Amino acid sequence: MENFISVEDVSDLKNLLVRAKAIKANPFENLALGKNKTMVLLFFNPSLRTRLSTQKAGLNLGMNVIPMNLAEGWGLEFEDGTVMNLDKAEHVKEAATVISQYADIIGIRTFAGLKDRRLDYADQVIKQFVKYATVPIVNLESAVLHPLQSFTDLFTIESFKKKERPKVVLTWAPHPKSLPQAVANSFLEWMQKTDYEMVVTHPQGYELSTEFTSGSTIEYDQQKAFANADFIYAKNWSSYEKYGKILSTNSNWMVTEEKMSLTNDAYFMHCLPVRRNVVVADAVMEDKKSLVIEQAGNRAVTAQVVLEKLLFDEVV
Ligand code: SN0
Repeated sequence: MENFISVEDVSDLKNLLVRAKAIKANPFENLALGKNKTMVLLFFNPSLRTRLSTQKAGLNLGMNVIPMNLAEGWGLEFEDGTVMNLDKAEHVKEAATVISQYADIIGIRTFAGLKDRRLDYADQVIKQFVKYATVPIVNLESAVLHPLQSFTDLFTIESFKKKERPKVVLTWAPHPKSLPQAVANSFLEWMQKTDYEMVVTHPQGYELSTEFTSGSTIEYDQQKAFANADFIYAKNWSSYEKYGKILSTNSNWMVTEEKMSLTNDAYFMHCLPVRRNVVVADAVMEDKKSLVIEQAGNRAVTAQVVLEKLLFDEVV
């Protein structure tokens, strides 16, 4: 694997899941592999799970890990050929090449700005790093995708599913802030690689890009969508069509115990962080069928698989 930007970088998804199971059982089996290797993690935006789990994954492989908060660094320019006489002090051409001299792998978190759809969906920050870095790049959530989360979600569903082809429902839920589509896009992109029955439910106007929803059924009635579901995955996203806008904060879309009772005793999933009693009721979060803590724990496992594949493909 050259980079880990999207599911398309994965050539053998089955093998990735096999490795995740093995690493979960024995996380230190490759402790010697990362000796004298360094991973630099660059954060343009906040992170809790991604930062700590990716760092933990590196440490489990014996790597050195250097996280950097770029909000405190030089403002970087990503456009080619600009006259840099405004606020940006350094071009990504230099930054990515320089960091590549210190790092064997670079992770990047860069959220969508949610103002200019064309700009966000060009995923410029991560693509420019791929272009100019001379080492593998890991997507720690870009404007469009969050593949480390989605790999974790797939691994979690595979670990808990009771039937070959579970019904998986991605439900929009209300939120006070305008949030990116990346988690939802990426989840669907990874689900497209399975043969699960995939249903997406959201109010009118919250349609995601068809690139990601193809293969899924769209159901505007949330209660209908929940019927016989085996997994409920909740996530807020802002409108793709009216880009970045909040069209509804209707609390009727919150995931409640009553709605969970319509399902086939479904597991509840969310990537976290979650706004309790806005996105999901306390009772659902704390129910024994809630997988949110398991999912977060699995982030370290799947990140370790990805790092192994990027650095030591020939060994494992
Ligand atoms: C991010 C998102 O993409 O939705 C990260 C999820 C892994 N979530 C948030 O920014 C939540 C912020 C909030 O204020 O609730």
